[in-house]
Amino acid sequence: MNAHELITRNAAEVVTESEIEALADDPEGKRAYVGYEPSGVLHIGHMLTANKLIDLQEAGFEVTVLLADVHAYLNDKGSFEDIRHTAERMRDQFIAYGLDESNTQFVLGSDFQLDDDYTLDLHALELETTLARAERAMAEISSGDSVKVSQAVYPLMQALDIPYLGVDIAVGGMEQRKVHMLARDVLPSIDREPPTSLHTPLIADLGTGRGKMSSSEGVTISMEDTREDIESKVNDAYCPPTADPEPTDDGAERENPVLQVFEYHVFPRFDAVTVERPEEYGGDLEYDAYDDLEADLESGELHPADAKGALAEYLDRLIAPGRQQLAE
Ligand code: IYR
Repeated sequence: MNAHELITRNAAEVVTESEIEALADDPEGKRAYVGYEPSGVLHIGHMLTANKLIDLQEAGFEVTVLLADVHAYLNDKGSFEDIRHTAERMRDQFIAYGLDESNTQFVLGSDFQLDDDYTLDLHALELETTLARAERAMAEISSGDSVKVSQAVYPLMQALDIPYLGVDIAVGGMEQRKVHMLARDVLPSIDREPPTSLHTPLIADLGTGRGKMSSSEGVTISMEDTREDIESKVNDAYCPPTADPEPTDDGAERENPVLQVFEYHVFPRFDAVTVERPEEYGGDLEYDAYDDLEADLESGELHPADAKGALAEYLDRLIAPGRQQLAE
């Protein structure tokens, strides 16, 4: 796979395509970053953007992981001291998951976000941004009902992180896109370049195929799960046997989360996937590419129960090193 393919595979969106092409032409030594509010234990949402960082490392990029302690504090995630402690645990989880340690820089937000220059630049951005604009940027990130001033400051700090970390590309899930668009709009007002960004898709809830898989609601997978937990969650996952998922009562779209996890989590990390089947049901199936597995599931050649068995096996392989690290 060439650099452009590695950078863009499984991305829901890049902003902009021509900026990405320029980076792909000469990726050596370029820097990409993702910021995470510290949570200690990795879950499948972190793993999705981490897969993209691994792709970027393979393409020649250097990677910064921002452990966004100040952002978590602004988003009401607990005392600053507790958040800092959690951030320390998260670093080891990323390494266990497979980020290349020699090429990953971990930075705490509070290492630079409390400095004088940063604070003054932040105030300059506050002067340039209406409350309504900041609030819109936060709509998918914050869950609070009544917006606090901290939630208006949050996206401006996230925008400012990009020039302060000196990165060439900001990576995040699609829920971060409005913050990155805000960054493109406001950074030029303080003489900084509008940043390039790349967004990973949102994966539907494993149990229902609806909405977004998240750590706070519905069914998710985390590094704390035992093999048995994974098997039972994957077994109960929504996975219609054909290409036409059943409509929901409210007409909302339903995805097939089993296929999504194969596509975004398993195939990027394994060269081939084996689905084990007893001889009487046709014997093992071997897939080099996600599309072939999808086609077989949709044609009925591959039964959902067999696909789920393989999914649990490969997810367990991805999670086992992080689980072991937590036990140390
Ligand atoms: N908003 C992110 C956390 C975050 C991301 C970046 I990129 C930053 O520069 C700072 C914070 C979240 O929702 O987890």
